[in-house]
Amino acid sequence: MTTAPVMPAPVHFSAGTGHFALTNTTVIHASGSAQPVAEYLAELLSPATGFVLAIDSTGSVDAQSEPVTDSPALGAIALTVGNTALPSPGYLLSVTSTRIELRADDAEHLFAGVQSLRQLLPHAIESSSVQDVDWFVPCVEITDYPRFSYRGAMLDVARHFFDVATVKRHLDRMSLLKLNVLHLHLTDDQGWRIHIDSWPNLTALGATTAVGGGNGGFYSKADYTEIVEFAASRYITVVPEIDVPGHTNAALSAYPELNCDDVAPAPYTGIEVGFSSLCIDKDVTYQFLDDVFREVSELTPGPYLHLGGDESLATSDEDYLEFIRRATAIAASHGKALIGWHEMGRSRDLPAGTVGQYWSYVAPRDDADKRVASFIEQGGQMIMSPADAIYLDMKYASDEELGLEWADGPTTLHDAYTWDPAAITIGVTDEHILGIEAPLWTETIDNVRDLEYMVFPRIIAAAEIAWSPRSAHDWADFTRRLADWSPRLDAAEITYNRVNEVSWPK
Ligand code: TNX
Repeated sequence: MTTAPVMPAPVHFSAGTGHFALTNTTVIHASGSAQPVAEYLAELLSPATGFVLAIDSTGSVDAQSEPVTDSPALGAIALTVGNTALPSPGYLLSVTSTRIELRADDAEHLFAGVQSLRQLLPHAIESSSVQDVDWFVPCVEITDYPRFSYRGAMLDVARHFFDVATVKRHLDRMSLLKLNVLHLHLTDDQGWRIHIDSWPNLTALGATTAVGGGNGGFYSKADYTEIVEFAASRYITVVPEIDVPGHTNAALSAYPELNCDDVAPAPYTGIEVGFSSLCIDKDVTYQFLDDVFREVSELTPGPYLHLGGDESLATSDEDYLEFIRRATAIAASHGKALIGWHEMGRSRDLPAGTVGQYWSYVAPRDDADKRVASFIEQGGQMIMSPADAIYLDMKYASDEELGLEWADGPTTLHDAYTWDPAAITIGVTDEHILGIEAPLWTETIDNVRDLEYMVFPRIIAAAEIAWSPRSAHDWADFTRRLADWSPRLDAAEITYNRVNEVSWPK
């Protein structure tokens, strides 16, 4: 059993004796693709330590399969990209009293290793101002690689809008936990949040409100690009979702021609679902999709485009299947791999490899197993987001103010931690699972404090499900480690729910 002070738990951890002392003369050695990670590390360590660490990039460039040949001076941190010989891409971290060596298969996993190193430093490292602390790193050996390559968080910016600064802050929180995908739910009945040049009223009219009637908002293309680039600097991929054919009242209210009767509905500020649908029979619908998918694909360097497809209760079966056939073909023509909520598995005409996102329960209902089988038969994998386990918008407890309760009542931290994606009885095992995603729907969330309160600490459980091997999962151990780790959340000024399942330090 691991007792690593690292979240999510590493595959192998062994504690040595003594420590490495980080000082303002510590040099970071890194070259090639390790260099941007070294720059990130130096920047990360700077606010709390006050150090401006030097980066030496004169060593050998990325090692291939040979061992590290350069020997950085004593008191150094060496970051190297090269073969680790692990079962899947990961990193090796060795801390001795004289040097720290971090080696990873690629820059992404080097960055993940830096997050472990960060967590070995005193909690005060998370502070935004200089702290008078001995910056000791305990001597350890860590061997680590993720169980799943897709480790996501979803943010619904449609029900309530969150500005670029909030999204960046969220991305930084995610990187601490080795999460590497941000799924942005950009469009819904209550708002359209991404500017589309060829259909400007989507934002001019469709972005001006939110649940409860707030002001709304949207990302300009420059805003969206700023998010994508910031995410990339944290090795996080952005997955944009344009939810169709349902969840489209904002688009329908902005463009009357997208409605079968050419009448634009009023903007919607409630929280019902399943009442809107694009008009399936009109050619303009597909012209619209082609333009939107093209513009969003052009802005998005990541491989995925999410088409939603959930809760299309106002679309007949026949229309839904026709729509999905046409819409997925158009989306795929713009070069992206597609993702759809599991209902999209009703279609047998999906582009090969379309990924399904499972949002039914840990004990599946409503033919969800059949939908999943359909994706797999069509060559796709699954992203697992069981609503009663990792929907971060569910209440923590019935007497909480924030959150919804439809997924069988509250979702405790215990619920979020004690499930296994490969044990849901829908015939999927690790090989069919691309990864895990924890969604935050925002019907009841409209500010960054509430957002973090819903997300933490349950997202730490989600991250451990996504990264750590099943054998490392242990509820009692997790809650103990979380209690020890909580001063880090405090130092980082992260709001979190001090759930009574954890003996938080006073
Ligand atoms: C269901 S699950 C939805 C969202 C809501 C959410 C609230 C899914 C794919 N759709 O439209 O926001 O419940 O928990």
